[in-house]
Amino acid sequence: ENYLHMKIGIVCYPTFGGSGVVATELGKGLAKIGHEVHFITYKQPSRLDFFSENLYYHEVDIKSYPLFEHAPYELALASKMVSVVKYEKLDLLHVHYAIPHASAAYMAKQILKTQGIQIPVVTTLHGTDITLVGKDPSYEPVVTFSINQSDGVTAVSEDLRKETYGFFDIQREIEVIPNFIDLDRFKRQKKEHFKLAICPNDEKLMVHTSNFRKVKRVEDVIQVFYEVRKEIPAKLLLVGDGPERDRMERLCRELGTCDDVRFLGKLDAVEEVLSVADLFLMPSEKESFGLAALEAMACEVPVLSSNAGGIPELNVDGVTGFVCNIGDIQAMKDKALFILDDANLPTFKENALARAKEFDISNILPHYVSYYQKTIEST
Ligand code: GMT
Repeated sequence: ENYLHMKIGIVCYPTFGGSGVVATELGKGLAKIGHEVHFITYKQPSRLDFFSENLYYHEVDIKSYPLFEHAPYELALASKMVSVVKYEKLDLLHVHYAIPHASAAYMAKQILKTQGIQIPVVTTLHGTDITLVGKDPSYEPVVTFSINQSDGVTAVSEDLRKETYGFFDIQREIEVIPNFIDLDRFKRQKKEHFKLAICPNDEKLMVHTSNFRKVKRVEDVIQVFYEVRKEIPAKLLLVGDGPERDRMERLCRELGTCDDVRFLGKLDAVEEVLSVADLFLMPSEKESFGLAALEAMACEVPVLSSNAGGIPELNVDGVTGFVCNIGDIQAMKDKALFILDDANLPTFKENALARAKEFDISNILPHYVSYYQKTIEST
């Protein structure tokens, strides 16, 4: 086996959201060091819009038929996996997010076996596939089964690994490989004109980015900002969109903070906003890793977070920011004011960047490469 040039199939969700971003960036990183990467999904992944000699994209076409109220995506995906593995001669399939990718991979593997083809499958657990959706009785048996049937399983944090063992009957080792970031892309850029437009009187700038789902507790972001704003001049930028956005806009109107809060909606170049930020807020109810916080840290932005899930493994309390109990607005307000104090802010910014460097893609990618090797060898 030539481990310097592996052929890897990556299956992921192509939409906004951490698991798809991590999968795409992983594939790009693998391609850069000479591996051949085949993405298999239903839509062009959002950060894969350029040409590279080692990257391929195979679209799953989901045929509709009047009989189907919901077209069976897993079957179309499994069939596509079979053909890509077979004709592109893949060495390994790496599926991100258990549902339904791990079970579709199991089916593809069984089909290929009948044709005399062995394909090792690695499943990476990202969070909600375990903590929210996977636990639901409507999916649990399939999730348990397909994790146990994978040839390798990784989780993006120690906490997620523990949760998975705690809830599911898992018979195999789960390896923790944390998420990563490309520090060449995520770095503080000079955007003074932008800062001046948002904070004309040199106000402190707080930022939150998310998909505005309930687990993100965006109302805590707004409440903390409201409290901080009573004490110091400050502005808040909210990036992203989702089911909670309307309710959050209403809350701002009720609190009378509309002049100081801006909803930017979905944005590709979040690093531009992060480049002018002084504090990033992540008060989530659940969070297996917190990729958005890592993106902020890479742009030298300290993080004020909750203690949910794997966040404390990333955000070092008192060093790169602070970690508070979920929903503790008072503590969050005090800590925010402490970080934003000019006597403390530069140190927090420096520490945030130093911590982000530990998660640079160049440090994490080798873990995946050797995990692939180990999995191929033991299959
Ligand atoms: O958090 C989301 O809403 C998106 C979700 C996903 O599946 O894309 O993110 C999960 O995976 C990310 C990448 O591994 C992690 O950084 C997030 O913490 C995790 N979200 C949750 O656990 C809620």
